[in-house]
Order: sequence, then C-alpha cells, then structure tokens
Amino acid sequence: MLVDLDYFFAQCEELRNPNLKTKPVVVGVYSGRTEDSRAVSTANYVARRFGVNSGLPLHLAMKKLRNLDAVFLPVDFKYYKQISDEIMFFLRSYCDIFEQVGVDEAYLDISLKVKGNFKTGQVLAEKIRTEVKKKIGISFSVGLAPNKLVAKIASEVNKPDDLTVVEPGNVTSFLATFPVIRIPGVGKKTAEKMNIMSITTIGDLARYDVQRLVESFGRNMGVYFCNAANGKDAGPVHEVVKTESISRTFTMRENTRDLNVLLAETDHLILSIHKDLLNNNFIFKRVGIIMIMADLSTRNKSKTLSISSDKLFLITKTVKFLLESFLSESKLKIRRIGVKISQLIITYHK
Ligand code: TTP
Ligand code: MG
Repeated sequence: MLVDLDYFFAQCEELRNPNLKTKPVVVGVYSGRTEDSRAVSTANYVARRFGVNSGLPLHLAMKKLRNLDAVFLPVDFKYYKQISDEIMFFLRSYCDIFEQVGVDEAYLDISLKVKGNFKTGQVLAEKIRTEVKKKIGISFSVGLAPNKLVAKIASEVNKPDDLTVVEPGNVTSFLATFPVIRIPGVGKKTAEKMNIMSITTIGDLARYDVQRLVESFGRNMGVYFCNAANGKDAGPVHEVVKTESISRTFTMRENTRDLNVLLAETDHLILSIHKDLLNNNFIFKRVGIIMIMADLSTRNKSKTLSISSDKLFLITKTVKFLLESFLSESKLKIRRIGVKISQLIITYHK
C-alpha cells in the first residue's frame, strides 16, 4: 500500500479550524528573499478548483482567488509534523514492513498480514482509512498493488480520500492509458523526448523496443522505463533504521603504516560487523574507516555506495580502497583502526 495524506498542510489547518473547510485554503511559504517570491506550499481542493496548486507564486494564487473568501496561512511545519508522526505511528502497527518516504507519504507492506490476498488487503486498507479519520481526523488516499511503483501510481488516480486497488492481473491494462509522466523518474523533459519518439502513454512505452530505449536514455534508465511501463518493480518496502551505524575498532599491537597488517586487522572487524548486520536483517549504503593516529588525532574516511547491500565483499573492498587512499595522503603511523557501516536499512526481502 502507498498511503498519501490528502492536501496535507492545508488539511492540518482545517483540522484545527473546521470553519476553513468550505473556503479556499492556501498554505504559503517563503521561497526566496522577498515577499514577491512566496509560493504555494499546498492548497485544499476548494482552492485547487480555481487552479491553485503547489508551487504557484502566491501573488498569482491571490489573483485567482480574489473575492472568494480565501484564507492564506503561513507554514507551521512543527504542527504538521506532530500530526504526521501520530498517523505514521498508527500506520506502522498495521503492516509487516513500514517505510516512510516523506512527511505525508508511506509504503506499507501488508503481504504477510493479508496472506497475499487482495480482497483482504482492500478490507484492511478501508479499515485503516476509517480509523485514522475517526481517531485523528485526517483523510488520505491509498494505492494497493503488487509493488511500490504501481501502488504509487494507483494512489494518485482517485485523490482525495479514496482507495484504488490494482490486482496483479490488471497491472498492465491499468497503466496503459496514463501519460508517461505518471512514471516516477519521468519528468517534463523526458516526457517531451518520449513524445517525439511517439511514446505518449505508458502503454506505448511498454510496447517500445527496450534496446531503442537504452540507446536514447542510457542503460539504467532505458531498462527502468521498460520495466516500469510493464508494471515491474522488484524494490522492497524497507524500513530506514534509527540505529545510525555499526562499528568496531581495534588497537594495533604497534603503530603501523603497513597496508597488509592493517587489512589483516580490519578483516576481523569486518567479519564481526557483517555478522551483526545479517542478524538484524540490515543492508548498508555507506562504509567508513576511522583511524586514531600515532599523535592521537582522529581521521575518518568513508564512501557511499551506489546501492544498499548486505555483501561482505563490498565492505572488504571499500575498506581496502579507503585505507589505500588514506595511506597515500598521510605520513603518520596508525595506532588504532576502526570500520563503520552506516545508512542502514532493515529488510526482510533479501
Ligand atoms: P503532496 O503529497 O505532494 O501534496 P498534498 O498532500 O498537499 O496534496 P495531495 O492531496 O495531492 O497529496 O505534498 C505533501 C506536502 O508537502 C504538502 O501538503 C505541502 C508540502 N509541499 C510543499 O511544501 N511544496 C510542494 O511543492 C509540494 C508538492 C508539497
Ligand atoms: Mg499528499
């Protein structure tokens, strides 16, 4: 399930002042140095009927809503965050794996909970929507689908306050008629380029030769567009973990700059870290080394990988790379060495 809270900042304002519900409500933010550069952060659906959407310069919003008893409010993020936290806490209790992706958006993996049954999933989704509305007073839209990509697109179809279910057998027909811009990662420019190639709908894209897509958009994006258009997305719902990192350190028997001696010690540290990682179902994205030098100063070096992983060899390889480059930069001997992995994510779908 993808849950996206409806017109979130503005709905929060309506929650504390229900009189606003029937009026156009615009929450604005300072986007620059002068008053004139203020833009609409979000607007309720009453205001949207007059063409007022996120990003519109505030003075234009005012023009569009002149004489309509519209209400303009500043952003009170602290208050919105409080409401968001309350909802997210509640949503988390209803799923197997929870991944929050923004202040008003979260993926819920409910596969185990509903034993893969979409009808049961639909009942659960409706139950959650009703409960949140009753308990907290906020409405949201849900996309329920076999994977994150389709759930995201489905959540946008019947906004606000609705549930869209796409069962596995209906994925490609569901996607086919939407414009390509609905695919996450297809922006205005990419859509224009696709249109020139006679690709306007997701269906057109799904039928297009993947090799030609690769030629036009590069290997990664070409393959991604082809998969996405066919409703394929293997990305798991994963929880970003609060534990920032796992690290181990070791004091060298004697101060050294010998790469092989250092690698022999880091190998032990890495094995221990990796065991911890597997036991907790974590994957990591960043690998670092920590050195306490002979003069007791501390140095750090780290590298972010292109994808999250649980692979031992990636830690070993990165540590070696970091140590080599560190030794080429510093002349001092190392007294204590440490290895750290961070940007951890918990996953049950390895
Ligand atoms: P969205 O979920 O994109 O928008 P929304 O919740 O207001 O409306 P919808 O019913 O279509 O989901 O963004 C969530 C919040 O993030 C939104 O309430 C305000 C903020 N935001 C901005 O501040 N600026 C922006 O340009 C956008 C898109 C959102
Ligand atoms: Mg929203």
